[in-house]
Amino acid sequence: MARILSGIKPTGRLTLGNYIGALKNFKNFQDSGETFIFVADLHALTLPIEPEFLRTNTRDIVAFYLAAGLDPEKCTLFRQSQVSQHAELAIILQNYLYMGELNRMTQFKEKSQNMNQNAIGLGLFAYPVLMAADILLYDANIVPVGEDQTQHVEITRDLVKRFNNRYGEVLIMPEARINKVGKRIMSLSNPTVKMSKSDPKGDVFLLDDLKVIRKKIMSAVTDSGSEIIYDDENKPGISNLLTIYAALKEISISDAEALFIDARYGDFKKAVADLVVAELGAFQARYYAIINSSQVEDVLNAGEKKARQIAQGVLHRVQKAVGLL
Ligand code: ATP
Ligand code: LTN
Repeated sequence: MARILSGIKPTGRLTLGNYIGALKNFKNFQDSGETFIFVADLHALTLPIEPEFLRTNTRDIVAFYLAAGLDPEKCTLFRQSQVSQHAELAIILQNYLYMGELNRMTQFKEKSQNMNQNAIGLGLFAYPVLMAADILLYDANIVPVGEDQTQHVEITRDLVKRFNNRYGEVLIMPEARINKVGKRIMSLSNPTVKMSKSDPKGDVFLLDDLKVIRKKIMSAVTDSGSEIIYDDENKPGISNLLTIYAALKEISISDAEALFIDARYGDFKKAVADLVVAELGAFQARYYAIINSSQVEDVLNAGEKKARQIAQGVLHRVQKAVGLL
């Protein structure tokens, strides 16, 4: 049976990119295998963050998971920090990833480039070590993520090869699972850069007022010409909107193109706005019902208990393999 694992960092307001690239997919996995979805709260500490902001975001992400259709009966939900085996495994695994390869990670380079080079935290540098521990601790073989996280799954695979070469078949080889449509949603105001919660220009936030969401989509940058076709080099704006439409409808890009073959840009944008507003409207209603109840705490209590059990078994196996037990 497949083991599926993924997580999101509670570092800020989630965007439509997070929703399409990660959140929305998670529920499709919970029926195909044993699914573990967590809040990467330890990873949130790799860049400065206010304690109260971290606390609120963490609770929000759990509510988002539930609002996106994750069912705690089918899938284990937990906070990374509350399953101490993540930290314990990371301490062991840090010896099998090398500084040269960590230094080449795109995310590290992007996040550290504008920082004072003398004040870059070790945690930011070692981010992939903890992420490898997250994945390997549950023997996960499938890791659903957006495109920007594939490099981290690749380095985890390198670690598994290296470790198993040395100690035998101890760790399970994971594989990234990327959406066909919507692996990289772009900013609405600059469709050549990723929609990102740390660069909020042109973002649709999941909890934005629905009127604001509609306005942001109606004023999305489009391209010259009038055809609604996918061409991410020459028509990045239209291609991004087509991707958003197709991903939310769960249809292919060519099926989406066919629907708008005779449409004008304005009509097309209105159709995209209607769809996003309907989807996020329903999502928000579920979120507000959950966040105002004790459901988040109840789900975490049960999830963390189960996660600790599984994680302890794997940690034990690794400790034995390397000679700690
Ligand atoms: P930051 O910008 O702070 O690094 P982020 O918005 O990239 O954050 P993460 O917590 O790193 O958010 O991502 C959560 C998940 O959402 C990951 O699987 C990531 O690949 C996915 N994701 C993030 N942005 C997008 C996007 N624009 N399109 C598709 N998937 C995305
Ligand atoms: N790095 C990821 C969050 C994350 C994750 C993981 C995803 C931490 N550990 C393990 C999948 C599997 C991100 O930024 N979204």
